Amino acid sequence: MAQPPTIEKIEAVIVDLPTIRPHHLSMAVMRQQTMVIIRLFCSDGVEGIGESTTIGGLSYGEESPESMKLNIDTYFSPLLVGQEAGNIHKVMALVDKSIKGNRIAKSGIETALLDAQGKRLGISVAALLGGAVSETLPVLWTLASGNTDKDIIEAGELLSQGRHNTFKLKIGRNPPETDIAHVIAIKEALGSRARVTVDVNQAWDEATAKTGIAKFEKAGVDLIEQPLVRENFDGLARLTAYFQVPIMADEALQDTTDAFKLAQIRGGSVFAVKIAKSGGLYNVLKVAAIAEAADIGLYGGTLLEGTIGSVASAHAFCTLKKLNWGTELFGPLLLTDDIIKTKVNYADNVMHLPPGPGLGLELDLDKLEQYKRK
Ligand code: MUC
Ligand code: MG
Repeated sequence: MAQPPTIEKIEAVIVDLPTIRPHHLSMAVMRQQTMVIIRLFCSDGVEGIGESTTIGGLSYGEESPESMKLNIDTYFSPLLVGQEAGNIHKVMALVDKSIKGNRIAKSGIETALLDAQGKRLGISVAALLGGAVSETLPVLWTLASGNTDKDIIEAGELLSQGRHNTFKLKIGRNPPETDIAHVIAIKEALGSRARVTVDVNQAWDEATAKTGIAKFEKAGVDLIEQPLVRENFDGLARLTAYFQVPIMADEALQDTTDAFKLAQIRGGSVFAVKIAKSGGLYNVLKVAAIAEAADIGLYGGTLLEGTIGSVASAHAFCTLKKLNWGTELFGPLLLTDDIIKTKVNYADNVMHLPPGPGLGLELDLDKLEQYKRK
């Protein structure tokens, strides 16, 4: 019997791509997105690609692009070279045994393994995971230009193009009164033409959240995301019980342990699931299973990854029976250019899963060279 293919080499490349406009979040203003692109070369000539991306350096989480590259080069790579490339569970068990935390880096590595295995078998990553329930996923757009009027114009343009019909507003940078007025002005301007959700990114204390959410509920906002600091699970549960408008756990929910605790106390009636937060595609589906068992709604989230991370997320999310709150996998559209040749089709408020084996994506090596951090 032929020897099973092994991992020969792992390359982690830091790529900086400009955004189409500044993106204002409570913890950072992004003018570019930095991604760690992973190239995993196997002994049978197959290459898998993955992406490890966070937001705003160290302002969103405990991994930065620079720490991810360093840890992949120093710890992941020596551990994985020589391991059987097609046994993803075995490789990831070895990773988990030897490397604590580092979930975003783990997600990129697992994505590259799944891409390679899909290409090897001639099937998509979604097929490897059991099959896509749907080939398309609803995708919202985030309004975060930092200016209310500009956001209203941007939303109007996207509505008339038919590209998105749901908008997430990022707040938490300004005093609460300013942010509340901003949300109400946008909701009033868009009226029944669009659904509006609000992400506070942990910026409010519980009392401020109570006042603010009451106003959002009255204005017709559809969903409130992570108003409180990540650690305040009980506060999230209290807000969920108090309001009719659904409250979504984002930063509070990383892995299955968080999911289990939050589900037990009902910290959120919706969970924002992300492959990067959970440490990969298999883990995100475990988090989703906990939500499903607890009858908690699901929302396919992003860490504003580029095409590789967004499409990897899409392959996992499209295997879910129910994704009641759609997704926010718009990351590639926020960037001025791409290091992937394949154009993902975004139209009619949905994204299409690219066809083809693995992730269905082809790296553009010239662009990778152009945008690679020197
Ligand atoms: C987050 O906290 O949800 C998602 C969209 C966006 O603009 O930022 C992200 C992160
Ligand atoms: Mg969020």
